[in-house]
Amino acid sequence: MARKKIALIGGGQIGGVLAQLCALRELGDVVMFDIVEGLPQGKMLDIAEVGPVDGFDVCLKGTNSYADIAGSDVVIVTAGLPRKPGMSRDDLIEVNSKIMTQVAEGIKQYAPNSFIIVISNPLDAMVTLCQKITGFPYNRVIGQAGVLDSSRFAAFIAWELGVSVKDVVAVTLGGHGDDMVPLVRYTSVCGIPVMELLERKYKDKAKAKEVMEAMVKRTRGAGGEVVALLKTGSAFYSPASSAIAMTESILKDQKRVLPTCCFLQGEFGVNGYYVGVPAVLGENGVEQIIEFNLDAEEQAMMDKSVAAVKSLVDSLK
Ligand code: A3D
Repeated sequence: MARKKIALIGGGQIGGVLAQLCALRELGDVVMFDIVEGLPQGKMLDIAEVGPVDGFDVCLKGTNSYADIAGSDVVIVTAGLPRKPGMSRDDLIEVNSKIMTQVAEGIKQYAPNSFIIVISNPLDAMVTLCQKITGFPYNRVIGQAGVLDSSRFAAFIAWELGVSVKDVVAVTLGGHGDDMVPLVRYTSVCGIPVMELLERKYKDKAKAKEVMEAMVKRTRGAGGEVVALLKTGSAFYSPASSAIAMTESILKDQKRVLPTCCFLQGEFGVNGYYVGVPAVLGENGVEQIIEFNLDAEEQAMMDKSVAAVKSLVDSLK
């Protein structure tokens, strides 16, 4: 049986961590493409040389030629500029659209049967563009944002409550922007609704609500918090790990339920746009979109987030 093959388009900060994680987990052979000569070759050589120490046995190759991505099962796209302090993700649309256009054409030509996971920002618009240009079916072109946004929300809750991050289940919906929708009502610690635990801690409903509101706000601005600290780029460890969880679920047909930027056709009242929702990811990519009830307040937040996605995506036309 042939080994799995993963192509990474973009060999920058996220690309490097993606390559190392693919190797450490032996997800398959990895080829990293970048337009900068020597960058992908150097990074892949650097990682490959530590195989004997880490004990992984996969082939790693850096390239400046799209032909080398042929036969890839999964392609992860991080090509594009990251934010600098003071910038919103949407400020990247012009420059990253041009990059995404070239990238999608390369994937279409050389890896026509692959599953694509886009990470480049502004995420919802870049996934839309990538699907349009490749013409791949919607189940094969998705975006990573919600796994990370949900992980950040879960981490803040675990730190606040003094519990293990492993026991918090949190989910965010909507676009990958400041209007994303962390769903408090569906967030739990070992199955116990998070608000009950906060109310128990503070013995005061109003204070518990205030603390949760601060965590929701921090989640929405979490990417910007990292950008402001780093000053030279944006988060890279966490988006890489998040995309690897999605990649692994597809390659190993795990059927994990992961918040995924998917093309919606009526779900949650959205038609014809890519938006973050929980999806089952398996050997066929998006195998199910999981729709569930939102109350009026949640639906209003979702509508606001979707409106922001629509106005950005429509500006591409
Ligand atoms: P960076 O370290 O700058 O890497 C980007 C790489 O893309 C560089 O190595 C460039 O040489 C390369 N590149 C530029 N143009 C092309 C091209 N035409 N073809 C191929 N490669 C090209 O950035 P990064 O890795 O930190 O971030 C990459 C992208 O991910 C940015 O757009 C970020 O905004 C985005 N990002 C998304 C999330 C999400 O959760 C969605 C989180 C963090 C960053």
